[in-house]
Amino acid sequence: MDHTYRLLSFLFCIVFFFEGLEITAQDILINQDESKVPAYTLPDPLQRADGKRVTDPQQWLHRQRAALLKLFAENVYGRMPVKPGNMKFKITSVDSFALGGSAIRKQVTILFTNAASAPSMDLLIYLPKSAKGPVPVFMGLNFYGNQTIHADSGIRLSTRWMMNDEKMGLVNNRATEASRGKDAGKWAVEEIIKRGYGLATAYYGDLEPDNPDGWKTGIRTTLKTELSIHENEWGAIGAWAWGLSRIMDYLETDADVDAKKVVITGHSRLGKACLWAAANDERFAIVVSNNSGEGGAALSKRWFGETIEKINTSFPHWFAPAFKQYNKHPEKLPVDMHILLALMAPRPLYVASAADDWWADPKGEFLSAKNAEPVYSLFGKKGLGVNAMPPVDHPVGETIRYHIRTGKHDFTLYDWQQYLDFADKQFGRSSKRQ
Ligand code: GTR
Repeated sequence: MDHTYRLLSFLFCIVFFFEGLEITAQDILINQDESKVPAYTLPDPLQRADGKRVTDPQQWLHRQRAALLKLFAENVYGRMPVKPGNMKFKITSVDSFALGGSAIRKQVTILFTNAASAPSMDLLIYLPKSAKGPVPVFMGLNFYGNQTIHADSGIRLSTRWMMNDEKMGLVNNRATEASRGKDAGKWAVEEIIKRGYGLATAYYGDLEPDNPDGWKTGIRTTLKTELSIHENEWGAIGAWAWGLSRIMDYLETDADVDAKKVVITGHSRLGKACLWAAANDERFAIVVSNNSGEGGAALSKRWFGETIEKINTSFPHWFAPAFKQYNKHPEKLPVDMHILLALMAPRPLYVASAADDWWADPKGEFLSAKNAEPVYSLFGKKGLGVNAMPPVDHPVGETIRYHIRTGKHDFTLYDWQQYLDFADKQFGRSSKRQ
């Protein structure tokens, strides 16, 4: 009897332990049960390597920021090369009567060198026709080619490598006409234009195709000499982030754009790239991370949803090789993502999660934003203003803002509306929300 009892309680313990846990195909244990999150310690962004503490904005901006950025380069994303000296911008088309006459559509090829066959990226820009001067712009990379963000037939069809997805109109690793507008649900183009903002986007595969061999044809190979960087010194996220800064280089030359008011955003893996770009490049005025999850806004040391080991196994090309040393030891990582968020300070930052997106760890994203607050405080900027996660669809915060939206992993009209309201407030524009 005693024996049976012991056996039963042993089995019960095993079942209890594994409830809410999942072993993936690669034998990686994933947790989705809040009560099973073990204790973890976050590094203090204000703690200097010499033992002293950062106590004012100058020390942060002139010392600590660079030291922490270096830790992310060395341990997570890799080195970020500077811009090439001989880039060229080719305006390939301008239509002043786009979107039923409400917008100007520009298409620009950014050539990364002046060679005849220079590696390049194709930028799509919409600007509100009603603008009386340079406009603030939202910018971010897209997943399936510029032609997928809107059904507008004037958008050039991407000819680059694409991941096959028949439903999206992507076959034989190329986009077809059927792909037009297929991802429009993630891009509230009309809303952005109506609110007086421009939009600039490019396909992330122009920089590096998103597969483990993508580096061979992407800029990590084609620009290796110009950028003086070995392909192993950075990863695909680094390459995408680098491209975001090159879009900014173009925007600074466009008289219709207010380059001091550029909002950088990105969804999911492109949210990770957006954060890394904005950490390196302080020209981005506002930073918006949408459901960026592991390797983005979510805390890595918190064991919930996707883990460092899982992301490095599923996507071995995304991060710098050095990040893999933390697969089994996230606690040894000298930084965590609240520090990445703190690198945006004092710029306004919006972090957003979705309720059904447990994989991206909404609570880990909230806590990351929360723990970036002490750095914003140095500048006298207010953060979230709450200690616990807000209910769904209730954005909170001032210079750091956060919401968890009802629904799945996505970039919806609701999200865009919150970001537009946030940008209006931060830029001191009167809201055009109807
Ligand atoms: C998932 C990945 C996430 C997120 C997402 C996406 O498969 O695990 O980290 O980046 O892809 O980009 O849609």
